[in-house]
Amino acid sequence: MRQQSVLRFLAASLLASWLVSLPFAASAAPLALDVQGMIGRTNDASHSVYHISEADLLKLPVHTITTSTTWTPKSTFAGPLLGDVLKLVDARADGIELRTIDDYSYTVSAREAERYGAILAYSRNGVRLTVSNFGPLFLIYPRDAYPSELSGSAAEAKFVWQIKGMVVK
Ligand SMILES: Nc1nc2c(c(=O)[nH]1)N[C@H]1C(S)=C(S)[C@@H](COP(=O)(O)O)O[C@H]1N2
Ligand SMILES: [Mo]
Repeated sequence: MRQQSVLRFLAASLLASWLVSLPFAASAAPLALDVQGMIGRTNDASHSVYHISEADLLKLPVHTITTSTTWTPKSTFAGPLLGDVLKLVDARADGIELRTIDDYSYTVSAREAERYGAILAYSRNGVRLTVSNFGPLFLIYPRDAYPSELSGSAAEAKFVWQIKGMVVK
């Protein structure tokens, strides 16, 4: 009888520690963004980078875009407007070079992104994006609303995933 309750206690402890570790395991790459280049505001010692933390990102107004992409079925993405992130760092040029965990880089136009209301999505259907699922940040445009403008290989290049940094230039 006593042995049984010890086993039950062990099983419960294991389950509890597994449950507690879940949110951490699910977001292995930190939700953060380093911005440099032509920006008016910095927060690092060398005055060249604005390090946007997870808390900073979550403080910005949340916008959603419900759309399919070439890689994902119709779903609802959520995150701040790229435009609001650019305002936060006082961006002073239109070219936004996006840098990613997989070392892809692509330069989008801030004005164009603003026109479409593009968002830096950190979640899809309420689930935080992990690195293996386009996270921590995925630049999403409303493709289903503008299928002719936002489909095809030239447009696909703008849907940059695994974003970790930006250079304003
Ligand atoms: N992080 C990241 N985003 C990316 C890419 C990439 O390699 N890495 N490729 C871009 C390009 S050029 C295109 S056409 C599409 C499709 O890339 P794929 O053909 O490798 O799937 O995603 C875009 N976004
Ligand atoms: Mo591409």
